[in-house]
Amino acid sequence: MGFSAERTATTESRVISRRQLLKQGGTGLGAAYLLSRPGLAWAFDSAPSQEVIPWADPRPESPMPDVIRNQPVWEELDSWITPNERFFAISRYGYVPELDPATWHLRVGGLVDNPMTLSLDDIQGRPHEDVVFTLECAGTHGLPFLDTGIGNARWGGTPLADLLEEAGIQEDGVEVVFFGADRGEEVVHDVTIQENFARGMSIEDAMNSGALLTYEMNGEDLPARNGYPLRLIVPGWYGMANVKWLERIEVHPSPYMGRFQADEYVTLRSEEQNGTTVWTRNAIGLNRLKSVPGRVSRTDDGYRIHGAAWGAPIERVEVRIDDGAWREAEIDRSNMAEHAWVFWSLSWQDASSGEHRITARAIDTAGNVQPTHDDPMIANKHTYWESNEQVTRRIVLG
Ligand SMILES: Nc1nc2c(c(=O)[nH]1)N[C@H]1C(S)=C(S)[C@@H](COP(=O)(O)O)O[C@H]1N2
Ligand SMILES: [Mo]
Repeated sequence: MGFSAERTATTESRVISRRQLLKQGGTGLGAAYLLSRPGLAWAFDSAPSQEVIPWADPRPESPMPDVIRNQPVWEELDSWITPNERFFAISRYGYVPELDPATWHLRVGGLVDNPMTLSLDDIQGRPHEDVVFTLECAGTHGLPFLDTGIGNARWGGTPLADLLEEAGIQEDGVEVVFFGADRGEEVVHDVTIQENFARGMSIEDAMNSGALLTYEMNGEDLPARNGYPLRLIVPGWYGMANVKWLERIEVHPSPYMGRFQADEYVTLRSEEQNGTTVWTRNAIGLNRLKSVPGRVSRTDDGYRIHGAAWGAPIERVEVRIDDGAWREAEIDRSNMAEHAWVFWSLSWQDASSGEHRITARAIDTAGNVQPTHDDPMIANKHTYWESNEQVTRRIVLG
């Protein structure tokens, strides 16, 4: 059923439609943005030499404004670190839990020698670590109305592995399960239950993935919609692994099978084997190699195409205009981190007026090329997750 509209609650939408956004266009961004309140951050960069040409294929209106909130548009993503005000947010149960730090606790239990109950102060008093990580929702681009389910932030918190070490995982533990505070009614067989958003992770991954229990995003408290007061960050993993509004961590003796583990974040593929169609359903985990053309701006001598690439160590990004040859983009290596996107750009001086198609593809350091729509990894996939195929955008130049 996936991100279906029926499951969403009917609380007031905070998503600003593209129409509203376009009306606000031309109010200037740049440095002013940093000083602005959230509502003012929605505008195109209109500095005279940097006029942004809007894409001619805007994303469709989202049918689930309570699930997908605060999506920016690619045209306005001009900063390597995504400001908190412009960071997308996903609430699978359609609401943002309001947690009071005075009464909130994190409980660590299950198959551990030393169960713990920690306050926010306790967690913030532990050793601090930061990671810059580009978080991408696995449904980005697979769902046509989710095209900026991605953002890059510096996440600050305390290492998960040290805490688990202190808790003492017992020998018969096989998974660490992370429970968020948000919950809803689920029917399993014919039993109706109250289930929290939760994800399980192997002990190996929990101890060795560099996971952090984070309370900061870009140096500020986590915004409510991004998981206040505490969320798990698992660098390099798709969004769903990064459990928000964390309340409980439990070590379990068998793999966790909740809705968001066993039903939702599963990729279906089919393949022909000796005249039979063979189907597989696999869990979604690590990010995949991907790039996107982000925005086109007018320059003194033509146009410049800007974009982002992530999901693997990026060697090269190439751009194709209409059916032309692939052109190598310049990668901005001044801003880099192991789990963060890189920004790239390409000077486009031979642009003619009229409509054009712009496609980008990323190549990683192992030589893998971002797949096309016809690549079997994509063509044999029947679900919208992990849609890392090359993205083509349309633009009309005057
Ligand atoms: N508790 C909880 N954690 C959650 C979710 C959720 O609905 N509830 N959504 C997940 C999904 S699908 C994604 S893509 C990321 C999005 O993180 P963000 O909302 O900070 O952008 O959060 C993940 N963590
Ligand atoms: Mo997601």
